[in-house]
Amino acid sequence: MTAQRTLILLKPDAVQRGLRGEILRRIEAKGYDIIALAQRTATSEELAAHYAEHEGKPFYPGLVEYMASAPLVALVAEGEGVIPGFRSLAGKTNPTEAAPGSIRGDLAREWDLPVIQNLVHGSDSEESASREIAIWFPELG
Ligand code: DAT
Ligand code: MG
Repeated sequence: MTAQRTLILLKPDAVQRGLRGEILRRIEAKGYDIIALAQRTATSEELAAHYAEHEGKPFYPGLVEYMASAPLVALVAEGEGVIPGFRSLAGKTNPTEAAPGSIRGDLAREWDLPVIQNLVHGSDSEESASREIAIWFPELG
């Protein structure tokens, strides 16, 4: 298999809870390379492009509000199989259902909020990865 690149976000809850190091450690310990990394507060343009597939869903307004509420860390990780590999490290979307051992399963939980707070985003396909890397790191295109 040839090397892939994936776009990962450490969402505002990960930054606010001081979990950047723990999550980056898991990505590095798995053996993936981090080839770009930046912390910033996302703009509404970046979030509209990033979450275009979810526009119109009931949780969309809460999702973009949460993602813009505080700084996040965007990064690109590289390695054979990194797209499904990071999705596996992250675990299922709902942290209650995410398996122990995964980032969401070990470090996140459910709250009574309009949007699920689950610490991380990872691209779900090669097509999503190229689209998302171009949004967050246009210089890598
Ligand atoms: P994932 O982040 O696992 O790829 P997704 O792309 O389906 O999940 O959704 C994007 C984010 O939106 C997800 O990480 C958390 C939030 N979300 C998804 N489904 C939701 C729901 N039913 N209620 C509240 N928030 C939701
Ligand atoms: Mg998704």
